Amino acid sequence: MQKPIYVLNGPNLNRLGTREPEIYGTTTLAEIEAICRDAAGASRVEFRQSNAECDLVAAIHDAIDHGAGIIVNAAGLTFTSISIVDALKMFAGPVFELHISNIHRREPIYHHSLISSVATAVIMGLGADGYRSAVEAMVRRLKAGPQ
Ligand code: DHK
Repeated sequence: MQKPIYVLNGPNLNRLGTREPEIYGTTTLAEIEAICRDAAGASRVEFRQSNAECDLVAAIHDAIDHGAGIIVNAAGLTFTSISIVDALKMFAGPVFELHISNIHRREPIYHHSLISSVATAVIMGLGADGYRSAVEAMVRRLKAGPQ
């Protein structure tokens, strides 16, 4: 059976829909999960969200053992979590860093991602539709085989 694509979401993303709609839009996380599953087609998706850093590290460990690719929106942990970076370094497959907003157009606290240095690719500023783009690109990438 094909290994799933892990789509991992960090702190506060469970509040999408009502959270700062002028920045994040009004699409809820449940709707984003449906978008990811639709975009994946026949490919399997493991979709997770947690407000706890340890849960995201554990999810990356699951992906190391059982996943084909990782799409990660670590949210605020993007700028603080060396633990997430260390976990991603152990993953052999493609890692796509994703942000709903363009972090470079935001306040300076959002300008330096720790994850970009270990990511295969970075997708940002497309709103919730960025998830669709990320999953479709990941499916193509995995079909193409090791790069
Ligand atoms: C989400 C967050 O929660 C912020 O901490 C990031 C990211 C941006 C997003 O755009 O998806 O800065």
